[in-house]
Amino acid sequence: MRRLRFLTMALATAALSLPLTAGVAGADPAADRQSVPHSNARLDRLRDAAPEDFVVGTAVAGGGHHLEQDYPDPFTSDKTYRKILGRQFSSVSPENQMKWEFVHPERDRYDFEAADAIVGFAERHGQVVRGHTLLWHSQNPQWLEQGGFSKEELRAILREHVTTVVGRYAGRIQQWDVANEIFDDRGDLRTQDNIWIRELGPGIIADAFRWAHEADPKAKLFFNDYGVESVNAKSDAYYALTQDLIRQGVPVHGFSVQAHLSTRYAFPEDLETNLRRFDALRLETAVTELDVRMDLPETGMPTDAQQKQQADYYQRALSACLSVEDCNSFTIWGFTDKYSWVPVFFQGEGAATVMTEDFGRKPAFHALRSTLQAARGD
Ligand code: 9MR
Repeated sequence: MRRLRFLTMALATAALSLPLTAGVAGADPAADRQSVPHSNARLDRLRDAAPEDFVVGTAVAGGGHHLEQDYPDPFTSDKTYRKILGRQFSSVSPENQMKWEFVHPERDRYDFEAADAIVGFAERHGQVVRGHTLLWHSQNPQWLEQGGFSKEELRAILREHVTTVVGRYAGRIQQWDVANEIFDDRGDLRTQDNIWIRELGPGIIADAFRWAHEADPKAKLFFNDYGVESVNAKSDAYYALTQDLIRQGVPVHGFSVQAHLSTRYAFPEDLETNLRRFDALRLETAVTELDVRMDLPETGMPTDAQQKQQADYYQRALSACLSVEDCNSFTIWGFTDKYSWVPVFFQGEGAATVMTEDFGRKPAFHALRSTLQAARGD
């Protein structure tokens, strides 16, 4: 199957030229709301177009920045959103709903309602789940960050959290982002803003992997970060750390690149090369949070040229993953601009996902579908 993917890469690129002629105006709004008229329509879905051993995922919108927007919770309230979520994807990642501040709002209280709903939805729709995340410097509750705990208490708190959260979903989560964004851009460990590393030292990272593995021996355990798409100081730091941990027998199974890309910058040409060096360590690799933001013109509508460039970035990120033997999980960070985090965090930028706000498919969507289909060899 994988060999087929290499052979068909050229085909995928060729297939791109066709859908790229459609701009936003030509997008096919609400295609997913209609019933499927004939058997070929199966391949209309990203999840069905993909090679058999390859999952295509999305973040499940909710929590985080959504709480400050003037719409209700997307996952539970938006029927069209849910329909597309179930229909198009074979993997889901809770965007915020498994983070500390969400599932562990008080020291002695967990709240699994939203996370349970996502895992249940995934099971009903034949989807796998990426758990996100266990050890991070961000989105931790106040009670933890400001609690003034001793080192012994902090260690016990982390152990209990990992054991409880991972244990709850044991056997139901395909991949866990155990450690998220532990290095800064220079490749130095976050010894100040990451409470765990600051208070307990770098050895706590290995412990988190060990505890997660004990709680769910089947889940694949990952390091996950942004800005590590290329071979650079930060990804070098992961390369050295994962080698070291593997040597020590720590259960580390994967390295993933978030891939929050921008058309302001060139596409990371060496993404495939970078993934390959982790693959050579016998680690799984994954693309976990792909989106491609752009500077919006005054109209707020991307130009055809911008759409085309964006589709090209999506296609190249997917092709890089497809080309690497154990890169089997490819996730976009939301599928509709309606709920994207990008405009909230980057003023003047947006349109970063593969569907418009009213779920019209952009050239980037078609690029993903045709690339998957070519890799599958249909
Ligand atoms: O998309 C998430 C957004 O809703 C939250 O407000 C934000 C808070 O930091 O986190 C976003 O998701 C991040 C992910 O968890 C880790 N990688 C970067 C993502 C985008 O910021």
